[in-house]
Amino acid sequence: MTPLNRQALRGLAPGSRPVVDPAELRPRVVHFGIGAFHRAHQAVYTENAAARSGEPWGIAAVAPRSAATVDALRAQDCLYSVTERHPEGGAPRVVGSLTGAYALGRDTAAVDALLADPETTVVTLTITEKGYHRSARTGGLDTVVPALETTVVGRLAAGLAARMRSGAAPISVVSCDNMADNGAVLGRVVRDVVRASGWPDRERVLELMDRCVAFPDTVVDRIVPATTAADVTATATALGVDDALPVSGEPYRQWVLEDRFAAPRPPWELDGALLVPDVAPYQLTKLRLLNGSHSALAFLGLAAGCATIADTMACDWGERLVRALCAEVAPTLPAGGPDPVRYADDLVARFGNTAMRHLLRQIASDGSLKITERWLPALRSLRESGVSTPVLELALAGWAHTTRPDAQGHGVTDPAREALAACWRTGAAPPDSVRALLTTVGAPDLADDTALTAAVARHLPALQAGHVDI
Ligand code: CS2
Repeated sequence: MTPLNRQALRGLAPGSRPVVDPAELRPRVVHFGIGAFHRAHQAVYTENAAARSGEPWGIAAVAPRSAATVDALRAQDCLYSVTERHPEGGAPRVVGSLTGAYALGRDTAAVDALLADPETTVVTLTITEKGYHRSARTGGLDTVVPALETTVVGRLAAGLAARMRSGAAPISVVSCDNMADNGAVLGRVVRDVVRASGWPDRERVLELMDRCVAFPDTVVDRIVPATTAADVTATATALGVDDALPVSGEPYRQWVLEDRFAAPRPPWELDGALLVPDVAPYQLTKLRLLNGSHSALAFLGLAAGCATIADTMACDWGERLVRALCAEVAPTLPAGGPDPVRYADDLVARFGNTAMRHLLRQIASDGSLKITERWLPALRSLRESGVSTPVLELALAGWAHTTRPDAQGHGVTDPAREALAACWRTGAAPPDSVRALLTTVGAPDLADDTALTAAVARHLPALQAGHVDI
């Protein structure tokens, strides 16, 4: 079959073609992290914003690790397709917003040049929680990271510093990862890199960055499972050309951005993005309700022998768990965000979409970093007010269960995997293991809560037997 590339576009059905002419776009946005999520989210918003405004907003996409993705993208002129997965089916459409693809370790000079170019006015990132190299203890940069200069945050700091030294053209740097205060977090680690750099002019660079670089907070939302071989085959059949990098996502998508940019940006609001003075109510609702229940379904579902989110929603406890977790956590949310009950209704419908095969193993990975954003702040705030937390306790037990050395067959990866497995020392009482786990993820206060660790431990035997009791 013909491969997907610019030449092949003419042969596609009109509804499958990009809504922009890729040849007319300019690389004004640099994006780090070319995973499925970016391709189904920011790239789609940017393409629609360019099409509706007539402005040439294109994206230079940088892969932090995978040169293979970059080569595959280049082989198809940086085109790829997105399929909206409805229960009743969905057709792929080619997205044309990428103007180039680069591998961070290999195309370093090109990436530096893009960051220095005054025509680049926005940087976006989807590098997952672990890409920020934060210390669990301080929340700032973990300065013991080896070879910081080859990490995204290291390269970004070096690129921004070079930009500050050569004219300081203003720029906005937008974290699109699932963390509270993601802009502030990114700003802090980037500044920490500059501070730790040893550059003689670091104070001057920091001063200029304060004036010329904005780090707005954002909330991104779209469920985008990892692409499978079956998706590649189905896309080729539907499109009539071979796309090596198709993505598919749920129909729903949302982007809320703090309206605090230092320089021109794509008019994403033309595609439905919300620009607001404060994203916190949206951010915390999404993190604690959507991501919080996703993680709970993932860990508990793995214990119950399920493979996907839709499988968990077909269990008698799935919907109950989502609704109960949302109800438990809702009192911790700031006013001004979406209504939690309606939000829970929507989650039940989104998670129950049987056209999506969203693997629990994917969501459960990096749990040690995810639960500190999704569960622990709410748990802390509820316990401080003396409110009981039965659902979060059950969820924590699900996570604890998957960290056991004998549960590693689930294929769940985690940067702290060894340290977590070591918490299950032979002979340790289960509450002590739970205590050690909470300490390992940087929550010594919760680890000292003996009522909490005992309650979590009480769920473990049932989970061991594959039962989720809610
Ligand atoms: C998921 C998220 O993998 C995960 O941890 O919870 O990727 C989730 O699908 C997105 O945040 C939805 O917007």
